[in-house]
Amino acid sequence: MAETAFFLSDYLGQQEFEGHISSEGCRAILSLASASVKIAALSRQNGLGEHLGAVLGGENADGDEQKALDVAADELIEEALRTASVAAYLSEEREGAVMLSDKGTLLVACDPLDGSSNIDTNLTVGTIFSLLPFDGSTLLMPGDMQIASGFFAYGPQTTLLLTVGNGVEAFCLDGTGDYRRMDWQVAIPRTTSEFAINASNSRHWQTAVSDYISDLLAGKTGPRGKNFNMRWAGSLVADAFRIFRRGGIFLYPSDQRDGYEQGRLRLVYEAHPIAFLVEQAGGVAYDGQIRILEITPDELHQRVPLIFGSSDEVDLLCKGA
Ligand code: AFP
Repeated sequence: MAETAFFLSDYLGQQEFEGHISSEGCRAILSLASASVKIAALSRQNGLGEHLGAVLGGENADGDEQKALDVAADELIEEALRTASVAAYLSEEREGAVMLSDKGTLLVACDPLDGSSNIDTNLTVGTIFSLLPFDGSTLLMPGDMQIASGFFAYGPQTTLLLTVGNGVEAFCLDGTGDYRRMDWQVAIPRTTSEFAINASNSRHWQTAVSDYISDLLAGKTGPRGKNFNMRWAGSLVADAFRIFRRGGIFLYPSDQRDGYEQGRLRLVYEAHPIAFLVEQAGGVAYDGQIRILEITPDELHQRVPLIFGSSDEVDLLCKGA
């Protein structure tokens, strides 16, 4: 017999009732979900009169080329957050904060379209978000202050992984436009034999990362005594989703290329929200030494080395344990 449908709005109502999130937080998440439904629908139109992977000629605040879908997703999210009385919106696509409601008490930080180089290749892209409290003063807080975080993945299924600080829940967009809870207890296994890193950068890696990956590649006859598999999607949401599903270690470390001294990923709207989800699912996330959630950003678009996933592997690399 089919399980009774349990929708995102039901789940949020229950979490609000139990005191894990405020009604304003619920409204913000539901508004992000409504934007995600539009982004998913739009991304399905790529190549059908729309060219969403087209470079628009501009750059975002971090110097990346902006694609048509990056800009459209960013606008849809701002529009949705305006209806939810959110105080301010921080986006990868904007130089500074967009102030929305004077009465709002929440900040939403977003990567509106993660993995935009995959738009034209029909691979999974996504939207990553983080909810933080806002008292009218600072916009920059350690990740431990997050009230909720999550990401939508636009792949074979449109899915949402969400935490309000009470574990991680997975939802899937059904045929009627509602997010329905998936039959899946989200928990990252402690051990793994799968890793994710862009190996084309290996000549630029620091010794600790090179040595660690060499040991994995040596397989059964090497020091680790077992074979490891590798995957690299090129979209953080896709690589993260796989790790939530079956475990693994993800690495985007610092390296010796100019501009990669702090890796590639952004702290506020990529690493913090992913790290919150990861810890809530039983995994760990470090910058190499420091727990990602303890890092306070100095600026909105700050980069950070990011290593997360199954605790045995991440601890071995980051703590030598
Ligand atoms: P884009 O959004 O520019 O495609 O970048 C995606 C991303 O920020 C993240 O989703 C990937 O894990 C990472 O970059 C991939 O970076 P490399 O292209 O250097 O492997």
